[in-house]
Amino acid sequence: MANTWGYGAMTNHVGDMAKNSKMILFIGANSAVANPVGAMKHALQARDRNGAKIVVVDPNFTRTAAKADMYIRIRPGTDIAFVYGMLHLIFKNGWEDKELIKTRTYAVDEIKAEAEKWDPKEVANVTGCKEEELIEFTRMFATTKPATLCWALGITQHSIGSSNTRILALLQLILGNMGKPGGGCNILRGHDNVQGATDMCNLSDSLPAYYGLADNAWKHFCKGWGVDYEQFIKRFAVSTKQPHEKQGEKVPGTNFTEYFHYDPSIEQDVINWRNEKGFSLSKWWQGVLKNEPVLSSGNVRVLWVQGTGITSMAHVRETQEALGKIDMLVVAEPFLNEVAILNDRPDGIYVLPVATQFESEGHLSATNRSGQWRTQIVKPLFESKEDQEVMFLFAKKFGFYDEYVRGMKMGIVDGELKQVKDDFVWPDDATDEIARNTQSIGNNGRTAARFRRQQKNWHLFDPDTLRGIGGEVEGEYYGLPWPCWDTQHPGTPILYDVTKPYADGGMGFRNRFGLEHDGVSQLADESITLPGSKISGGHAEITKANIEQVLGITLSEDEKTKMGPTWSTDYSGIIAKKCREFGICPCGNARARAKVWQFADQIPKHREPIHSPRWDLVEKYPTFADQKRNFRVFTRFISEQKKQDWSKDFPTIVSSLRLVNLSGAGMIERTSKYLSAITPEMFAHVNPKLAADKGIKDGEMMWIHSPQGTKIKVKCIYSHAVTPDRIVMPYNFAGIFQGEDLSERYPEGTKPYIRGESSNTITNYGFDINTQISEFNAGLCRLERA
Ligand SMILES: Nc1nc2c(c(=O)[nH]1)N[C@H]1C(S)=C(S)[C@@H](COP(=O)(O)OP(=O)(O)OC[C@H]3O[C@@H](n4cnc5c(=O)[nH]c(N)nc54)[C@H](O)[C@@H]3O)O[C@H]1N2
Ligand SMILES: Nc1nc2c(c(=O)[nH]1)N[C@H]1C(S)=C(S)[C@@H](COP(=O)(O)OP(=O)(O)OC[C@H]3O[C@@H](n4cnc5c(=O)[nH]c(N)nc54)[C@H](O)[C@@H]3O)O[C@H]1N2
Ligand SMILES: [Mo]
Repeated sequence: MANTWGYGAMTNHVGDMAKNSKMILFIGANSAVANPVGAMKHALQARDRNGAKIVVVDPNFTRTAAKADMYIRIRPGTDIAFVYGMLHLIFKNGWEDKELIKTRTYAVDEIKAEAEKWDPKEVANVTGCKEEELIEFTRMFATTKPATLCWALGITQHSIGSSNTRILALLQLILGNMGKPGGGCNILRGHDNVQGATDMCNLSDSLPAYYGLADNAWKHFCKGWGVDYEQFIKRFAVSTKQPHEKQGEKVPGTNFTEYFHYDPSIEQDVINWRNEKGFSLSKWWQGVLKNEPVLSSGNVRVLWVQGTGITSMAHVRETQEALGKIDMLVVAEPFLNEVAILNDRPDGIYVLPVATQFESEGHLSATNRSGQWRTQIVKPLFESKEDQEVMFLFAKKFGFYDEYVRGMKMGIVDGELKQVKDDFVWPDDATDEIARNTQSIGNNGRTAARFRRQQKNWHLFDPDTLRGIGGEVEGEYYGLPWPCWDTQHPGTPILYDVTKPYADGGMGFRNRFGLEHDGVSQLADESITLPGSKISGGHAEITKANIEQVLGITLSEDEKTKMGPTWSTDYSGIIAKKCREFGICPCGNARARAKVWQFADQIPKHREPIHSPRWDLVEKYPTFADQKRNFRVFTRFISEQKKQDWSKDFPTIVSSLRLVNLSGAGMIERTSKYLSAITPEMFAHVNPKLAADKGIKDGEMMWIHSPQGTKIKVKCIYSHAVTPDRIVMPYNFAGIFQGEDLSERYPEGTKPYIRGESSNTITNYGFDINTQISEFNAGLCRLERA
């Protein structure tokens, strides 16, 4: 499992920021500390080269803020209010890009109507920023072009995280910064290959490359994998009754029943489990504990952990409890993952030694959608095996190895997909399989041969433009950033740029949501045409059904037989070839929609955190209705928020952040003596005034209590980076649980140099309505001297 917590892909790239941006906003990103620290270096370069202004909007004064031209402090979880405040002033002063809104967007008027409600006074009341700061900053940001913004986890890790990401993209759209050099949304992804993991969708709610969970998607992949669809789907159960939900049933030991209304509209007679979302990493334990309603065909009995720390996930207590109840825990890891010592299990734990990145080879995708080949430095040491080897052995044991690897033996011959070899070459054939099967993001041109060739020619790329300047990579962009429509395409360094021809990485907005909505065309205006394109104005995504009409061509019978139903499910390459001839992108040339009609909030709306420090605002900006079923589980929203005024007992806001010397759950770095020495103990930053009120001295130990009744014991470090209403702490520790030192449980030789409480033991209840990301950043707590 890899983590894919970022939400959205980076539209531009850091070289572009350094070369072209005149204004850079870091909002919910601390890039002076959190990798890729290169993003911060490029921002500082932009200041040196273009006189770019750097502004930080963050609840806490960070090291990034220390380097900024302007810093604005807001209350955690109020970014939507802040951005609507900006939009209020933008529309009032006519700073919006009227032409782009008219020709390339849909429903921006609804954003404008919402923005009208957010005058500076209300923004200051909700966010805690000063009115003058908002006004000064908005003028600066809206009138300096091009402007870019960078966000990371301070934006996504909230119960309204997905709305947060949408409002920021909308801001850039409305200001006309989208699709422009120096503009866009530079969404900074965390681990290496987070973008690649997202593209491969190591998640339970979609098939790879955003194809969704639906029969058409299964059919597409079965074809690509060379397996029979009808046989394949038999591996998934089909239930004829909703197993665990009963009308109005009281749930023992919880208080939410009074808010729990059975919703007959989602009753199903038949459940095809292949098309049901699985459990999420955030709430898999609910499938074991079943303390709230769960939709499942049985109990979760095995947890297989491969590439995530688990103590890095919220609700460590529930995790620990669930670990004690499952039949088996498998940890496939280069290090001893602390999930293995968190629980009391006498047996049923298997630790499989896995090789590190240095012992494996293949391609990864960086934060800007660029791929890169990584070479094996040494063969796997001792008895460890590469990740894919572990999976291959698993597949052999369970009898599906042939089907598992067949996709790598496939190829396209004369427009037809078939098995072309008896054995595969790792990792090249895996890379080519991915390129072949994931047309939805324009991966067809991202082959192993091209990545390998680029690796040999690193010296020939311009870091500002990513352009290959000569030799055999001339004209290609570094890493073939997707979409890279075919093996002649150079890649797309900046998304949605309509000033470039198709063959040079130009593209409009995608036509993903139909041709019209509420009677309004979703296609771009007549004036929006890629240079050199034979089709003028907006056009639909290309399908077998519309290709003749959109391109004005007649297909031969042979082409008709070979062509797949849509551009993203066509293995023949014919749709891509025709689009190249006409100079258009197969995904269409459409309008960016400001509203998502399938979402609970069609346009982003401010909603108070589940545990809000402002009870007075909960009435005005309540959270969502409880979610009956998402990722198989019941999720409390309003029932939890309104259960009581949480701020009375838990008056202090708590959020988490990263340390430069530790990463993720921290096991890797905490086994390094020197990295450990930098932060020998788990701590929280506390404003001296708050600490004094609680009678806690600098350097003393304190308890932090959560609304769920959990607690952690950590060191109090005085800091003026935080205001007296809030504290902040790192999340990279484990090995101590609610005051209990688990040191004895590490098998011999595996104990890391430093151990500490995981901040996630007290991370508050709360999950994003769409993604299920935990509310890591806007919870409440109470401090007590230990
Ligand atoms: N409170 C709080 N919690 C958070 C966050 C926060 O901001 N605050 N951030 C969240 C975010 S964004 C993320 S991404 C997660 C990160 O948290 P984790 O996903 O736990 O990240 P890592 O600690 O990097 O875990 C990776 C694990 O994979 C192992 N590993 C490394 N290389 C390989 C390999 O090649 N193969 C295999 N099989 N294993 C390998 C490492 O030893 C390590 O145990 O934490 C989340 N949790
Ligand atoms: N050294 C190091 N580098 C890392 C990691 C690591 O563990 N260590 N982890 C990697 C991973 S997995 C990721 S995802 C990235 C994450 O990279 P970042 O998101 O840049 O890392 P954080 O330290 O979580 O920074 C989030 C910032 O958001 C702020 N914030 C919290 N709540 C809010 C809010 O409501 N609004 C706003 N505007 N800001 C808020 C916090 O105060 C903090 O400054 O870092 C990656 N790089
Ligand atoms: Mo992350």
